Amino acid sequence: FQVTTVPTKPIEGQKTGTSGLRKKVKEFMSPNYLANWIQALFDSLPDEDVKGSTLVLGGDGRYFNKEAAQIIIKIAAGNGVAKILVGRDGIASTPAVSAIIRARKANGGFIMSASHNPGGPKYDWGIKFNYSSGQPAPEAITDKIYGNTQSIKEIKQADIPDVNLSELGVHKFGDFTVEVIDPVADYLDLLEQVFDFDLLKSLLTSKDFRFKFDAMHAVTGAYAKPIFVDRLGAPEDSVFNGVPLEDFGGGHPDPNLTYAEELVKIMYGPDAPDLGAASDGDGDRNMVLGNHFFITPSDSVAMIAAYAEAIPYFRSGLKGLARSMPTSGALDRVAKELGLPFFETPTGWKFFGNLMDAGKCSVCGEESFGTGSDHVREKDGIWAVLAWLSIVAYKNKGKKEGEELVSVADIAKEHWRKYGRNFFSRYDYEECDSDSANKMVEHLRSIIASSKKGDKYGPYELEVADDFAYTDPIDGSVATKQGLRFIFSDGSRIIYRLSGTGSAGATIRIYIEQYEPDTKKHDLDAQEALKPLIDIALSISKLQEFTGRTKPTVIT
Ligand code: VG1
Ligand code: CO
Repeated sequence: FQVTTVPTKPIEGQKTGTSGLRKKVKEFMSPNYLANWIQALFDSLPDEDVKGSTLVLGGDGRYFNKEAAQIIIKIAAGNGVAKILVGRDGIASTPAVSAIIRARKANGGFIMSASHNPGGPKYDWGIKFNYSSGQPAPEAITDKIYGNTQSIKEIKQADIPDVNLSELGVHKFGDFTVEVIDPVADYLDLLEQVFDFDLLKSLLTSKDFRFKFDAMHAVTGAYAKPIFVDRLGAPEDSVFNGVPLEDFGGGHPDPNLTYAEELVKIMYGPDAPDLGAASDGDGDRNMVLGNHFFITPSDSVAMIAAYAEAIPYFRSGLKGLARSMPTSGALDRVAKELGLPFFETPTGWKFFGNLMDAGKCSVCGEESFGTGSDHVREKDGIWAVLAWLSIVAYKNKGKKEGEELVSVADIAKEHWRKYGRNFFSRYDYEECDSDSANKMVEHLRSIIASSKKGDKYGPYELEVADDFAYTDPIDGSVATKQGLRFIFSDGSRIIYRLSGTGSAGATIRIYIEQYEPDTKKHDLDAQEALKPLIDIALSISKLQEFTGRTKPTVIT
């Protein structure tokens, strides 16, 4: 085939955020917008990862993915890539792409997704690039891509027809191959090695256990039925919103208490099931609920680590644990109890990859509904749900039919009795005016600059206030300005960050945490327990004054 060199010009603002490049669909559909970024990426990779390489391509099924897939395939061929493995219909979840890259020893892969951001003609689109061990591209690469988008002059595009992605099969164009693959198979194979599927099956087919999974009309719709129903025997009606749609049925495919309201209603309703779960647009996030009980993501990762013995993959022991900085300290306590190496990284999954590749981290998580392990190099929603099902199954081994179930709530409360409870909440103020948000950040920086140990904030005494920076222990790279922290002498924390995944304005996140060793106080509602700290957080930041917002868009 022929390669056409298409002249182009740099386009402003193509800088990668916390997780890939995310913009409104309209922007991505404007001439050469996507093509420029893809070409800039190929210009940033070392030759051996382009010429003759194998790449994976998948996405969450959102609007514009089908056209985008064809654009990416043509530019890949134009740059000398030898083979592209594409999920059928362009579908593959983020953790599945990571698994496929690893299983097929590919040089990397693309994920067409804006994750939890809404989809459809008026909403968001996004693209992420993952590297050869399946991890999100490190900043060294994303910075280079951004640099190249600012000087790009031409796009190399193969003159080949659109490829039919709706059927499995191999398409050859000279020495370039497109193989349409089943997006579930490699991933399911891996999960079968990680978990005890017989144990899971016995739980999901038991009369005494009921399970609900909300795929939120997003990518896990393609995975939930084959895994939970067909393979593990859960009743057909366990899965709902189980068909991926281009606009996710009009919702935010974000599994939290606000946006997964259908699941929340079921789990807090009469005759609620025993375990409910949801996943996001691209299948890397998870929310886990018990009957009238919410497991915070920060607790979830700590509890999974504490129950590693329920998961065969961990039988030879955990190598280490890690969490992102704003995530609560519940995991720290488990690491200490188990005597494991422990790491605190900036927000975003890319920082866990190096630790895992170096064999220093087995389980990690973020407060933002991301939990995972080193079976892949992404957070993994279905994995987290299977981990919780494994814990419940493990705790109920030997239970006779009709005997009471050890519930999700029982498991959490027992954990708190042993380790204490880290009350945690996050307030999100979405789409604030960017200037106002930046001014608020400057204001907080000036407070930090003049603050000292012992400063009083109501009943709290300041231990340290700073702007979080991280030095990667493996490659020595440094990430600065990763969140403003106020840490108090009792370990309580207030953290402020601006989101790096939005597509309009600025989203302010405030994270609030307080540790409570007293078992008698463990049943308090988190909002109630944290009220004094939340008030302090709002008053230090003068958030209302700067942004005009009187209440958050989302509380988790
Ligand atoms: C958010 C979360 C972060 C997560 C990231 C990507 O980033 O806070 O923890 O890793 O989304 O998740 P930010 O910069 O908006 O706070 V996903 O599922 O959107 O790929
Ligand atoms: Co996601």
